[in-house]
Amino acid sequence: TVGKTITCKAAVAWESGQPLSIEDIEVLPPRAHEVRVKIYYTGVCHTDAYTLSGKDPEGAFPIVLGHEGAGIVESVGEGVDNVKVGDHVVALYTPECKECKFCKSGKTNLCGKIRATQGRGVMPDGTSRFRCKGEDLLHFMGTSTFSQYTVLADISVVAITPEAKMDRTCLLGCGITTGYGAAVVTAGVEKGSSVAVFGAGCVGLSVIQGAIRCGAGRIIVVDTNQRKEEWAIKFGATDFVNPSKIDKPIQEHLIEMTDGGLDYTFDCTGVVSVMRAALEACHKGWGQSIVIGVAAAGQEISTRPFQLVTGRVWKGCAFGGIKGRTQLPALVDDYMTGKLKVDEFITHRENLNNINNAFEQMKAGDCIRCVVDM
Ligand code: NAD
Ligand code: AHE
Ligand code: ZN
Repeated sequence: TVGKTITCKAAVAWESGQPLSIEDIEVLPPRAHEVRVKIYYTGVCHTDAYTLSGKDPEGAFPIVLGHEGAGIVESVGEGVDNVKVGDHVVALYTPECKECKFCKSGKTNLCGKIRATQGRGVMPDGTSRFRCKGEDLLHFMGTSTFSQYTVLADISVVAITPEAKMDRTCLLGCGITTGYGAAVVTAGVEKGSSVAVFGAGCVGLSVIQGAIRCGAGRIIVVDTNQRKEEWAIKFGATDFVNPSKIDKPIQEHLIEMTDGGLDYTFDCTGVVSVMRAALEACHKGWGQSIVIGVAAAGQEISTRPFQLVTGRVWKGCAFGGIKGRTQLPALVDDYMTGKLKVDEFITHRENLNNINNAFEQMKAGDCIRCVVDM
C-alpha cells in the first residue's frame, strides 16, 4: 500500500542552544523496511538536551530530537514483517537487525546495520522523511520521537503488549532500560557485591534497581545534589554521599567506607572527572567501572595505567547492553508484574506545546523524568 504524507505537529530544533519550536511538519510515508509510528508519549532524556546544546559532535540542525518514545504503528513499508499496523511499539535508538557482525557476535547489543546513516540524521537510504517550510529536517538517533508521527527503520522498533500504558513504556526506550541493563547485563552484578552509583538521575536510579535485582549488598549513591538523597534511599540505596560535603577526593572516601573499594561502580553523570573517580573507587584486583554518561565533544578520560595493571576494569555501554527486539518485551512484562519500577520515575508531565518546560525542569534538578503527551 502506498501511504500518504501526514501533516502533524513536531518540536523542531532549528539551531543549537535555542528552544524547540512547535511546527506543522510533513511526514512522508515509510519506504521499504520502514515503519511510520504515531507517537503518543515521549520522555525527555539528558541526551536530548546535550545534543540541543551543540556539544554533540554528531549533532546537526535542523533536527527533530527525541529518542524515548512509545506509539502505535500507523503504516509500514514494503518488506516489513516484524511489526504490523496497530502494534504498540517502543522506539529503539539501538536497533537490532539480528544479521550483522555485531548482532551475531553474542558480545554486544550495538548493531552495525544502520549506524552510519543514523549518525548522519537520515534514513538508511540516505534521505529524510521530514519536511518543514520547504526544508528537510534531520532525524535523531533513528527515532525522532518529538513528532506526532515519525518514521523509523523496521529494526528500530519492537512490539510490546498493548496492555502496558504508553506513558510508562516510553521510558523503557532509554533511561530506565539503560541503568537497569548496565547493572544486570553489562556489569553482571553478583549477589552480595558492593556497588557505587555516581549520579542519581533516571539512569542512576535504575542502576540501583538493577543492582537490587541482582542481589547486591551495599549500594552507595554519590550525587552533588543533596536533594537526591531521598530519591536514592527510596529506590533502595543503602548509603548516600554528597562529594561536596567531604574534605577528600570521593574515591578515597569510598575506599575507606568499603575496606578497599567497590566491586562495581557506574558513572551516570557524563562528567569525565567523575568517571575517573568511579574507576579509582573500584577494588584492586577485580573492581569494574561502567561508563554510561555521555561527555561533550573534546572531553577525554584519564587515570594512571597502574589502576588497570592492578586489576580494575573500565568499560561502558549504550542502552544498558540490552538488545531491544530480543529483550525489551520481557522488561515490559517485568513492569506489568511489578518487578520493574517505572511509574516512580515520572515527576513531571507536559503537553507537546510546552515541551521546552521539560528542558527547564531537567536543569532545575528536581526532575527525574518528564513525560510529554504528544
Ligand atoms: P540526569 O541529569 O537526570 O542525572 C545526572 C545526575 O548526576 C544528577 O542527579 C546530578 O545532580 C548528578 N551529578 C552531576 N554532576 C555530578 C558530580 N560531579 N558528582 C556526582 N553527581 C553529579 O541525567 P540522566 O538522564 O540520568 O542521564 C545521565 C547520563 O547518562 C547523561 O550523561 C546522559 O546523557 C547519559 N545517558 C547515557 C545512555 C547510554 O546509553 N550510555 C543512556 C541514557 C543517558
Ligand atoms: N553522538 C555522541 C554520542 C552519544 C552517545 O553515546 N549516545 C549513546 C546513547 S545516549 C542515550 O541517551 C549511544 O547509543 N551510543 C552508542 C552509539 O552508537 O551512538 C558523540 O559523542 O558522538
Ligand atoms: Zn537517552
